Amino acid sequence: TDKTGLKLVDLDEQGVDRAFRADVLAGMRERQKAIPARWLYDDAGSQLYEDITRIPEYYPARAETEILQQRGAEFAEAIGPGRAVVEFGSGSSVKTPALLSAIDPAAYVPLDIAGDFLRAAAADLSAKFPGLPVYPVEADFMRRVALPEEVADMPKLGFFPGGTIGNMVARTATDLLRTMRETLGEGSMLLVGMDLIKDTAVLEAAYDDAGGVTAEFNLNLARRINRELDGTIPVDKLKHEARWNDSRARVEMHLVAREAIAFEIAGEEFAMAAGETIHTENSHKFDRRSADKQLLAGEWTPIGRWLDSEERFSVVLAEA
Ligand code: AVJ
Repeated sequence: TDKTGLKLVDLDEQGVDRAFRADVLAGMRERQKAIPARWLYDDAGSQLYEDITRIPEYYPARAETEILQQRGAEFAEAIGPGRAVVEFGSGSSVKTPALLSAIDPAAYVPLDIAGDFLRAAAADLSAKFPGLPVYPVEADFMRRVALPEEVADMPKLGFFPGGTIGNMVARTATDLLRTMRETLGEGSMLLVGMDLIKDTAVLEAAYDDAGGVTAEFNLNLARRINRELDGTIPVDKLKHEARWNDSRARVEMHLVAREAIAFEIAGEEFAMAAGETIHTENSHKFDRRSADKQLLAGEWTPIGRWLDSEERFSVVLAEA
């Protein structure tokens, strides 16, 4: 059933729905209620995330863009021309042009779970790079993906920007990195954005901006549950919280009940006490050692590392 990326599309539409319901119900039955962060990114969530990348407190997007724009010559030298760039979770592909113009690639394969977003971004990019073949694939990058036949014989460069690897606990990140290696094949490389450990106030502000965009992004998950899973969550009784968990080196997002509430999801009843939370996202931060260790566990060997001028964020190059 998984011969090509394109054939996966119809199956995924239903599969995504079923997986969403299963993940939400299972997570809401836990003592610490928790929903995997990937479900934050429906079309509305993806749009809100794009908004987040423009807010003043959210430094990762700007820091990573600075690296991609200013270190192009070094990327070109380390990576070489003629690779098919496979972007995992491409979203609106905002960071891609900087990379593509630096390294002279043979093709671009944006891979994303949100289909409408994906096609719009692919069209945009084709317009910017007229000679470059673009093959969008609508798929869940957590699973092995069959890449389009057109890129079968090209060496690959996996591109995983944004620090999204940090949204996974170490075991899951390791599995994903190994899966990416299988998707990309022998002789491939991986360019991955990894956010760095820093001052707690800076980290917490980045995930709880004064303008409330991140709060909207988090609350959108509750709205999505109400819309897609027949939920009755009183969204106005929830509030957004971002907290640094020092022992686990991560920023956590929670939805906190302002008062005791009861509601249904997909016909099942749930209750939350005042102050109880739904844990909706982890954003792990790294230092040089923990970053290298994570990549090595995923069977990738780090061979290059670039930081922005304020040393807030890193982009790491690894080879299979
Ligand atoms: C998707 C990994 C880039 O964890 O920083 C931003 C998601 N969540 N603000 C991150 C996010 C809240 C983001 N990444």
